[in-house]
Amino acid sequence: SAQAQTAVRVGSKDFTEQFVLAEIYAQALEAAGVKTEKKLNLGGTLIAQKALEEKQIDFYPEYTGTMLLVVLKAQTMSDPKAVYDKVKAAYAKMGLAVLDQSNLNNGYSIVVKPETAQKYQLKTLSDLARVSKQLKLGAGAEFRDRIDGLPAMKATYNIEFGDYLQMAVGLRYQAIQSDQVQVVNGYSTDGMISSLGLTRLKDDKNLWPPYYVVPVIRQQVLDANPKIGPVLNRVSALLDESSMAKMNYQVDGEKREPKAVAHDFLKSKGLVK
Ligand code: PBE
Repeated sequence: SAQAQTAVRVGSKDFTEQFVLAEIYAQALEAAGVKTEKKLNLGGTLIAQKALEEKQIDFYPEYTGTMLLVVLKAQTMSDPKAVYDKVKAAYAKMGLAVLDQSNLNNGYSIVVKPETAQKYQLKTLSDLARVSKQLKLGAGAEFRDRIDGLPAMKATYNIEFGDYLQMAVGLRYQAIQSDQVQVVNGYSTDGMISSLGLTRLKDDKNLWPPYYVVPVIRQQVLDANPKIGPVLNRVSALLDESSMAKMNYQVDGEKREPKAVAHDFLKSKGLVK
């Protein structure tokens, strides 16, 4: 009789898009007959990475620019293919396979209310630098110290905020709506940005690299079951920014479960029944 199949342990970081992506990949694996076990909401990037290295999880979706700057601590690069090639080669040396790159780029998008943009005449991050000392930023825990976070905003734009309110990533939009903060460290595919009509400030000095979603999986686990790689790659090929923003909105704005949102997506693509 066949050996009991070990489940692929699917992890995620601590925000909506990660929950939805982890569910999408996990449900696609299940539909292909691969058992999964979910370990979602682990924390920030370095916690998820540590969980992979310590074999507590087998897989999680990460973003190329984050892998380059936060995990590998390499020099920044702007070409998506160059970033991808670099992280794929470096992760391979850690026994981690980086599968195909999706068309889903989720970078930072600094946002303000339209009235704030109007009041201070803000269109770009260079504009924000003039008045940032008068404003309070709301952001998740990682942003303060990440090399591509506050330190980079200071180095590139000389932006320093008057105050920094650290919060769970999921609470940023309530904080700006209720005027607890005037500026939010948004993620470009956050569904709440357009639903609240917030203004995105342009990264006019191209501070940030591309942050494309890629599946990262322990090579050993990938090799153990030939079904896994093709399934994950098929899913990645279906992802794009507008459908992701809609799914993120369904969770954050409509309070639907990531699991249900993921199921509907896969069903619409014919990957699950
Ligand atoms: N993001 C946007 C990335 C960084 C920029 C939040 C999707 C992340 O590291 O999770």
